[in-house]
Parts: sequence; structure tokens; C-alpha cells
Amino acid sequence: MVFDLEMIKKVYAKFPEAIEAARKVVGKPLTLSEKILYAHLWEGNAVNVYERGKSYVDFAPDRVAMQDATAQMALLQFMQAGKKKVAVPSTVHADHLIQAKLGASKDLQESLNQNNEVFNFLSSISNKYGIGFWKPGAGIIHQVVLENYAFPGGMMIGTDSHTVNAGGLGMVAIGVGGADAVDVMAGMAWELKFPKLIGVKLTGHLSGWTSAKDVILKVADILTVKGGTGAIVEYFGDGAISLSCTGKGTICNMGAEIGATTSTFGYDNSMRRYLAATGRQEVVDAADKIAEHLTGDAEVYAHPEKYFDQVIEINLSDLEPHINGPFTPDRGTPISKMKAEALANEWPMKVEWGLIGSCTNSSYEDMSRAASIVEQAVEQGILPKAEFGINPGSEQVRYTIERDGIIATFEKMGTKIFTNACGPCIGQWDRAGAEKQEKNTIVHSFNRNFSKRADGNPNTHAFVTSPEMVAALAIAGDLGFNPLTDTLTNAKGEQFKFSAPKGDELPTKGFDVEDPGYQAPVEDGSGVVIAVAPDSSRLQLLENFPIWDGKNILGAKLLIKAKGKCTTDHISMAGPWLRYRGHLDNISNNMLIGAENAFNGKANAVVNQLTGETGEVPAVQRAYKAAGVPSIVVGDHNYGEGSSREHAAMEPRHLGVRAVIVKSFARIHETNLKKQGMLGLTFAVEEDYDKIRENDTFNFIDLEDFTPGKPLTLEIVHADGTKENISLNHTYNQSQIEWFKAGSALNLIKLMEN
Ligand code: MIC
Ligand code: SF4
Repeated sequence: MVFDLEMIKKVYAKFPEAIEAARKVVGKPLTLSEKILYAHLWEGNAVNVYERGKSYVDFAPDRVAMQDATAQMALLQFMQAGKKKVAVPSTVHADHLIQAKLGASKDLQESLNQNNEVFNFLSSISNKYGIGFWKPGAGIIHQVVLENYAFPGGMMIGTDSHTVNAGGLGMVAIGVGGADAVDVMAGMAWELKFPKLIGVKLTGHLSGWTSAKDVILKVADILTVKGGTGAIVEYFGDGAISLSCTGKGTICNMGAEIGATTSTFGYDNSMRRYLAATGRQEVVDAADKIAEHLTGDAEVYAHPEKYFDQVIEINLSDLEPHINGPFTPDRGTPISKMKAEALANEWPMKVEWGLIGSCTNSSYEDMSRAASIVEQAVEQGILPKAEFGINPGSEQVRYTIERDGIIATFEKMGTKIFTNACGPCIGQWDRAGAEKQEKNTIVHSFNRNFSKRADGNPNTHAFVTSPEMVAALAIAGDLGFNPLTDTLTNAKGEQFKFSAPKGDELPTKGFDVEDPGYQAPVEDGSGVVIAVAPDSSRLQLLENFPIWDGKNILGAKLLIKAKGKCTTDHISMAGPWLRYRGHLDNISNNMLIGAENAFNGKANAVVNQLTGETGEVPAVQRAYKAAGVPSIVVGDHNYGEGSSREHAAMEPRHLGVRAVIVKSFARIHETNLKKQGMLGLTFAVEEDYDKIRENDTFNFIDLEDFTPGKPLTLEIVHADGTKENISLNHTYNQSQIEWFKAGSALNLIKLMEN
């Protein structure tokens, strides 16, 4: 048993009293989200009516999960916090560093050869501090968490934006940067702005080709990549109850794509079935005792408009399968309109690859539904027009689908079975020919499809859809193919129409696995030595960021004014750069290389104001740093959307950027900037973005008086000598201003320790 039953029981013991106290104070029926939040208030915090979207509140999460690419930085920081052991159950998962190329066994071996140093570091540091370690090949963090650790009513944080996946088991699970994880592992409170609440009422039933994925593809289309910012999305209604638990996970998973803090579902029979099937009947027994507290009050679901800030209703019976993309996950097209839409936009019609997997869609149900489509094609002697690749979500899923013949079905189509890991979803894909940068189309069951993400090619048009739809489109090899109405020609030359996919929610013979790939930590880790070679290119011990000198920042230069979408993939690219996630100086060489410069429309080409010459962004910034010249970064809307990677905040901090000024931020990135001692500010008047010229100089003239709730003034000195002042908003509260003053939140922890 890897899950912590005692901890879960302790959490449940707090629920009745905490909820009664919240009911008294709030004076209204409660949503599920509120119940979980109130049951996890940091000890000694008074129960208040918090202002949604405004009040900062301290919470006590039950668990922490980290994946290899972010755990390195999180644990390098934790090492500095001076603790012997983590204060709450925590796990590390080796999943992001494994490249997909030839197939699971060869790829895994190659990854062990390549990343040995990092995996050894993660395994020994986990051992030292009492953290469970899931070895390379064990599976994708969020699938492993759902299978082993998530529990209804729990609260967890994880250093990955798709931590929200655990909402499928009724948790409030939130993606954070490593510095936030350090707080919780060090036994401190974790702070979050009390979220707004969006209710999604699901009615009707899924049928035919429509799947859980289509629910979130539709929600993303409605709310857009910004629409969930600062909110918990709570799903309810008969339609919600009718979904499988892993289907609920898929929906919650992609809540990250609309910027939602997290998403969740009330405890129901699908969760009971899933918990029992994954060996956790004890959790069902414990949850059943407080079941009424693990879902929203009946009155809330009867009159949602009175209790949620926004309500959306979707009838599952009317929902059409969707395909979202290219380049952004919120551009939704129902399958019946896809052909016309693709032709009108000149998207390449030929589908080159179909990829099934990622933390979003790699459950047993997903694999079995997709296999049912493949099976039909095999029977008809239809060969797939596109190539096919699969990443199972966990070793447990892989072992079970192998036992049940699902892998064999895929193999009949020549499908490549990649490692149980992220693979192509995070650019860990050695795709033959990608370097030619040809315009092409791929379809996948992942969650993100930002430019260059899967294969590094900016001309790859990636579309997100359900696993069964990926299977159909890859077999047809045609983006305009609608399996609900269109036919293919079979081996006998006849027209053949697919019947709707069928699958099993859970394996009828139960899950099975030989070696799940888990390493439990030793009881006393004090003797474990963590070695970081001083000349390593992969790992580097951290140095403190400098404390603020208390003075206004004067004479700053513009490093880059980024235009349009600037996700964390643009700020700190993944793919080949993942190898430097434990080495701050080396990874800083990718800083903002994907962002579009507003003045020349190019990526990675900015003017060095000291020489007048154009150079690459990291090099120009290193020149400013060497000259002791401060700099700023300017950006557009939803800056830092996407990943939780704090490298996107640490790199500018390390290279001497002082402030990031944008029209709006994505939540995790804004917090990451604050934690690392940066100024993350927004234009009070959005159009002031247009006032920023390429060769301006900037003075922060009232930073010495940095106070919560009071905007800062930026004096812009244009090259012609004219000056103008603009107002910059910020959301720093007093303790966050202390992080800025100390140079970083971690510096402050260390100051408190001494
Ligand atoms: C992603 O999907 O972008 C990642 C890679 O899982 C990231 C984390 C990372 O950058 O390591 C995320 O979503 O947080
Ligand atoms: Fe891994 Fe992709 Fe999921 Fe991120 S979104 S955790 S890269 S599978």
C-alpha cells in the first residue's frame, strides 16, 4: 500500500467540524469547492467569508507531487530550507525526461543512459528527505497520482500545471511552482487567492463517439485560455455522475488549458468503483462515512446561479465530438464542421501522425475505446494512412492492456508503443524529418498544442481530440474525415463505416502489474549523501538571489517587448532544454527565445541598447548583466500561460531582469515571479503597452514605497528625451513584498531559520 490511509482518515476527521464552522460563517449552502477549501484552512486561521478572487488565504495541503523536470529545481531549493524530512507525504515521478523514438524498451534504456545523473540525484534526494520516488517508466505523474494517491475531499499541490487531473477523484489539486512546494514540504502554510467558482452543470448522457474529452474541449472553446483564471470549476448534475472517474480526470486535467486554478467533481459511484479497482477499498469505506461532505449541497446544485460566479450548462446528449487547434487548445471545431474549417484556413488535410497518451488521456478506458476502432480497421483489412504512437499512462495501465490484448491490437496496425511517460507531449519526440520544418498536421489526445511543442517544428499543426477520434483520423489519414458519417474503402474495395467506439471503464479482470516502479524512502535518511558534481552540466547547486537594496530601480533597459501569445514554452522552452532543468545557468540560455519581438516580428532577435546591435535574447541580457544595467520585459495578455515551470521566472531573475510588465498574467507564473523576488506588474491602462518603444529607458520612481494595493509609477524616458509616467498595478500583499525585499521567498525562509 503506497497511499497513506492514516493521513486520509485524519483529514476526514476534520471535515464535519470544519464544514459546520464554515456554514455558520458563510450563512449559505456550500459548494464542494468551498467545503474542501474550508476543511484545509491553515491551523489557527479564523474562518471568514473570503472575497473570491481577492483575499489571500493560508491553506494546509495534504500532499505534494513533483515530476522530474520541475522536481530538480524544487528539491534544490528544498535542500536550502534546512529541514530533515518533508512535512507532508510527497512523491517524485520520473516521466518528462524520456524521449520517444524507437519504442519503449530501447527508449527507456537510452534515457537511463542520458539522464542517469539526474535520476540518481532525484532518487537519492527523495530517499534522504522521506519522499517516494517513482522510477523512469513507472508512468506519468498525474496518472500515477490518480491510481495511487488522490482521494475525494483531499487537497494537494504539485509542481506541474496538470496536477489538477486529480480533481477526477474529487480533490482540490493545484499546480504550483517549486518554491510553493518547498513551503508545504517545509511544514509552512501555502497561500492562495480564494478562488472564484464556476459551476458546470452537465445533463444528459455521453453516447456514440462523444467522450469526456469533448466536454472539456467544449468548455475550453466557451471559456478560452483565460476564462478560468483564478477560478475553481466545479462539475455537477446527472451528466457528471454518469461519467467514469478517469473521464472526470480528463476533464479536470485540461482545466489547466483554460487557466483554471483547478476543477473538481463530487464524490460518487464512479469514484467508488475506481478506488476499489485500484486497491483502495479502505478509502471508499472512510469516504462513505462523510460522503455528504464530499459533494456540494443539494440546494447549490438545484440553484447554481445563486452560489457560483458563473454557470455553464452542457447537455452531454447533444454534444458533438470536437477537435481543437491548431496552435491553441481553445479553438474548438465540432467534427461535422472540421472539413470546411480546415479547407477555409488552409490547414494541411493529410494527417501524418496520430498520438495517443499524455496525462490527459491514457487510462484503461481511453486505450480500450481507441483499440475498438483499430480492431474494426484491422478486421476490414484497412491500413492506417498515418503513423501511430502510444504512450500508456502508467505501468499498471500498460501491463493490464498488454494482458488484455489491447497492445496486440494496436501492434497489428504497426503502432509504436512508447514508454509510460510524457514523450511527444512535451517535445520528447525524435520525430524523423521534423528539422525540415514542413507544414504538416498531427492529431493527438494530449492537452496542449502550442507551436513547436511536440516536435520543435513551428509548421506542425497539432490538433487535440479524444483517443478514439485520434484513432479514426490517423487511420483515415485525413483531417476532414468524419467517422460519424463518412466511409473508408476496405480491403475488398467496399465502403466501410466505423461503428461507434466501445470500451471498458475499468478492466473486467481487474488491474494487474508486476513491478509498478516505486521506491519507498528509507526511514532515516540522515546518512544519505547527495552528490552534485561541481562541473556537472545538468545540475547546479543554487546560490541566493541578491536582496533588494531598498532603492528605486533606475536606468533600466527594455530587453524585449513580447507580442501576442507568450506561454511558458516561449519563455523557457521544453523539448531538448529539459536536460538543463537542474542547472539554472545553463537553462538560462533559452530565456525568451521563443517570444515574438513586437518591433521586428522575430523570435530571439532583440536590440542591445548598449551597442545598438541585434543579438539573441539571452546573450543581450547577459551583456546587460555584465554591464550592471537593469532591464525589464514587457508582455501581452495571459503572459506565462501553460506550464508551472518556475524556470520561466528564475531565468530572468538569474540573468538580472528586474521586472516583467504585462497586460495580464497566468496565475502560476505570476506567483512564480513573486516567489523568486521579481516584480510582476500589469499596465493599469492596457493601451500603455503601446507607449513602450524599443530604445526607452525606465525608472521605477516610487518603488521605495512599495505597498499593498498601491500602484507603482514607471517613468518612461524615450530616446528623444521626452518623458511620460504610467501607472502599474500589482497584487503583492505584505508578505509577498517581504519576499521581494529579501530577494526571494526562499531567502526569507532561510532568514527565519537562522
Ligand atoms: C507541460 O505540460 O508543459 C509540463 C511540462 O508538464 C509542465 C511542467 C514543466 O514545465 O516541467 C506543466 O504543465 O507544468
Ligand atoms: Fe507530461 Fe504532457 Fe501531462 Fe505535461 S501535459 S505532465 S508533459 S503528459
